[in-house]
Amino acid sequence: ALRVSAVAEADKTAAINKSGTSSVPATTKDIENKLRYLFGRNEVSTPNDAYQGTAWSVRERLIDAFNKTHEHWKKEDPKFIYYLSAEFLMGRSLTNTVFNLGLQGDYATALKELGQKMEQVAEAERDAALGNGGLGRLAACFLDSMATLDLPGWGYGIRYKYGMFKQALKDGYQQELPDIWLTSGNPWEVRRDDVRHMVGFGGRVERRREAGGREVAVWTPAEQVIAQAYDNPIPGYSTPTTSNLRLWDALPLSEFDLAAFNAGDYDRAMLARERAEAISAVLYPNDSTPEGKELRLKQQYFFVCASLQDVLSRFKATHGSARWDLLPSKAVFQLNDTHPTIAVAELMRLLVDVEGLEWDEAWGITTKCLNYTNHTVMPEALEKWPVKVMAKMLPRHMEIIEVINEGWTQWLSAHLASELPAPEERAKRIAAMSIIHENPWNKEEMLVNMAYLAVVGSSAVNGVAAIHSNIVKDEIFNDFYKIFPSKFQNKTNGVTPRRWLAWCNPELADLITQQLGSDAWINDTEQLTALRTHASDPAFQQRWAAVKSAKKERLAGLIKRVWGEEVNTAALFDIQIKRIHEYKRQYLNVLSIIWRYKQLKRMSPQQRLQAVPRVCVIGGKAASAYDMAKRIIRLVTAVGSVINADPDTRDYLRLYFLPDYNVSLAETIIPAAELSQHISTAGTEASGTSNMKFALNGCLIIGTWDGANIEIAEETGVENVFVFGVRAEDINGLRKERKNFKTDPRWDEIMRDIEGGMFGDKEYFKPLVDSVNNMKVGNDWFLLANDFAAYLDAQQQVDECYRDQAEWLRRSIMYTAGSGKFSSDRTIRQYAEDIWHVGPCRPPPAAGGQQ
Ligand code: OX2
Repeated sequence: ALRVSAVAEADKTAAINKSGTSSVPATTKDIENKLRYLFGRNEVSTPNDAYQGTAWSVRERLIDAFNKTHEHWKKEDPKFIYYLSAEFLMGRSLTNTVFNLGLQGDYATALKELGQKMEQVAEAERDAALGNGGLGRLAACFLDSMATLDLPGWGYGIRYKYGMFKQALKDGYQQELPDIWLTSGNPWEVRRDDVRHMVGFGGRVERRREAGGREVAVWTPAEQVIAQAYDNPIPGYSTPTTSNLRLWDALPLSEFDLAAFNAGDYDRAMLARERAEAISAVLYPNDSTPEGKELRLKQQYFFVCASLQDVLSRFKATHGSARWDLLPSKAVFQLNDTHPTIAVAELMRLLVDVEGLEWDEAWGITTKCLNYTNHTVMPEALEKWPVKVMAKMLPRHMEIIEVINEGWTQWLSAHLASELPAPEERAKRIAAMSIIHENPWNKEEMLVNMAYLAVVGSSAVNGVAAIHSNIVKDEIFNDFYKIFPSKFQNKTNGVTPRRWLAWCNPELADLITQQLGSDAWINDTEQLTALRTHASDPAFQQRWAAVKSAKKERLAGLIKRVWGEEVNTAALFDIQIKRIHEYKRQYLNVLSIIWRYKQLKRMSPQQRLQAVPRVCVIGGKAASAYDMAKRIIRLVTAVGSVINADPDTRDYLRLYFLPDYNVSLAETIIPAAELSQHISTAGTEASGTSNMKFALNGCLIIGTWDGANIEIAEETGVENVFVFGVRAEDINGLRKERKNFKTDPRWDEIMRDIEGGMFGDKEYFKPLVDSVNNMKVGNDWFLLANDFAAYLDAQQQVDECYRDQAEWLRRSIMYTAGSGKFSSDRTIRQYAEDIWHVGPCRPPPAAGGQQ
């Protein structure tokens, strides 16, 4: 079956099932029936009606595939991967499900008969935004690849009632609104009333002696909640495999305190419910920085405890409770950053306290089953919980962590005896590697270092791009690396080519399929390299350019809807979309836009005719408590309103902030981008994954020598990338020399402009200006001033290249051709081989099915 065909193409392939009869009338009827009997509506009159009817109809096909897969896996009992993550940024499901299941023909035609268009219908769906950014979206791409590769594996996380906040602009400032995404029901989940686990918090721990004389710890929690399972089927592409994302909802133990209600105490009657529901109520809106709140630790323990119980109970049902030695050959857990690392202590508790294993045996099993991925080098983002908080909320886990740490430090002491014979030296090293240590800012307080707990408790530790994994080994965990070199690995991130090219850019996908003669590249992206031989072919370049133009038109339409302004679609579309963060340096981008504007102003109208017109787009959310990031957003909108209104320059330069950046918006923006910006201070962006999505869609990159930019440049040809700025190895030295740094005169001029009120809001922008000046007190931590001149030069090169459209298009094609490595299928294969040791287990094809 032709899978990539654009929706319009679909009619041709649609409608004919295996027996040669049309299945469209049945599909149309099914959509109508779903709407009629689930929603009481007799007519499909709006895209939203059509969405509801279609989604609930597709759901049945999805559940059939899900059930077949799980029947097969149950019978085969393969080793399973469990991906534990506090975030899964799934986005919309309809298009992905229909296309992954190969049902696009049927549904596109059925919808057409109902007077609807698939594309518009898909837009009626709300994003499942259960994540912040790259970390959560990576988890979603991984699920797609695991299912596509037939790997038995589930995701486990939290079913947040409110996901990532919705961002609005009010007078150019960010406003946060709740994301109420579940109000009209969720066709993509199945509530499992038979799958519930109890999760406890607080209370006390007592010792009891068992009949055999063994002393056991008995934890009596002060508070208990129910974890209720919801399954979200994950369809693989071009395979009958449909796996699962199991998300937990927190419910109170008792529905309602009737006694309190009857006594007239209405508030107390509701209290337990509110306390329990608070656990799965909201996603913490922080990216790369932890929120040191008790509720956050509660969320982490809640989903880890429920997930581990769930896995162990299935294991027991199959293997009984006497063969825990088999667990590592049946289950492997991947800890997505430090958020689920309490799993180390929880697995020990379940094995020792509940299942009655000896400590050493349990420790052997635990460390074999767990693996940890680090996603950031920001020291402030490595989670540390005060011992006091941990002891209060999870008293038994605190004891277990103490015992682990005792064993660990004793082992270390013996291990380091010959390397560090002097006792003080040795003690210093041990203190530096201890899981429990002093808070350097407050000597009174002891902290549990969750990253160290994860490193000690795991078989493998990995970073997410080559440069990042080196920093993990040489800096963050260097002491550990020296002792366990083989524990440390690199697994360069990837993105699913289904969502991020085939489904979001069907026009480009069709062109590639035609050129390569088959759509096999969709699950074998290495085949894209064959495009290299066509990169300079003028005829192919023209078709390539036509697709980009169509996508630019679409983005222009979106800008028009948001800002009410027309943009020149012949201009260079220059995009930076990602969370707003000082290290990602959106601020640097704005400074260069200001400089461009000033240059244009100085030109005569005649000279301006020579300029390369640009439409700059910036999008991204600032964490609600991240003051500096919010000021950066305001600077973008303020500069935008000056530039966009200036009749001298508006034909040559525009700047728009697109609010509420999310997965769906990315699916519209990325195919339209010609230049994308990935300009983090070298050594700060662990990997980046949007850089891969842009490259896949033939978008050129201006970027620093950081994260996965480096590997993208290697695959695409460094000469095709606009690389600038200082290198990671020089950063520490430069930071030390801050005091003597002399800023560029152009920089000084722009700073005076902002301070002087050229964009209004003088007072509000002052902290922004200060943050990158006054180097004497160590400001400008992210070295914007150091990279400024090189960045302007690189921007100049961009303009020059864009003037030569044949060269620009050649590079564009080279980016797509060089993207083969960045499929999450490759990443997942590497995890499966090097870390998980899990192989595929494919269910038989469905009778009469498409696969
Ligand atoms: C992000 C990293 O910042 C980004 O560089 C990386 O591509 C992504 O994770 C996926 O690996 N929170 N978000 C991240 O790390 C943390 C912590």
